[in-house]
Amino acid sequence: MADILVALGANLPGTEGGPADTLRAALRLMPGMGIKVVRCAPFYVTPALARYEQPDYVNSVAAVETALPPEGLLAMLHRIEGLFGRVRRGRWAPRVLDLDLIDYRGLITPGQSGMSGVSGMPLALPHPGVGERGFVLVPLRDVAPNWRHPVTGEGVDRLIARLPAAELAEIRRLER
Ligand code: PH2
Ligand code: MG
Ligand code: MG
Repeated sequence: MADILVALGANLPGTEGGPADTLRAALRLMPGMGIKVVRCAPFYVTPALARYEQPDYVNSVAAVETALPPEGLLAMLHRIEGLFGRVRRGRWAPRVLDLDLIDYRGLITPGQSGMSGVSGMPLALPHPGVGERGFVLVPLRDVAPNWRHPVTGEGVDRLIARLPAAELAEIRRLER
């Protein structure tokens, strides 16, 4: 069952090399941390959605299985980010590794008010903005073509069809 989805992103080099090397290393690490990677989408190079100029991102989405509850999974994802030297500098800052919990079995949380005890980061499900972001939706469709937005019920194809053509044109698949 592909019902837990994790988005991966990076736009700064790290200890493993470039962004794609970091994503590959993070995926290799997950099984040892209780996160089984069932499927992973290809990697895509995407222009940074940001308030200022910064390097392109490499993005992907993985379908995972885990016995961890949502808060525990989010805390584990943050721990993995930390292992790769992620420093939190704010919402729009470039980063060595970003692991976002996009969907956990369709769970809907009250939003930014719900705080996960372990890391102190908000557990917001589904991930805010997922329905409008090409860099998440395009790889998400590769691993979960039948996915529907838990709140609106809209399918991933329909959400992608609504994106500006110019945004989609700039999402380039990276050969692995
Ligand atoms: N993540 C952000 C902000 N902007 N832009 C792209 N292209 N890809 C991302 O993963 C991304 C972003 C915040 O996490
Ligand atoms: Mg994040
Ligand atoms: Mg993010």
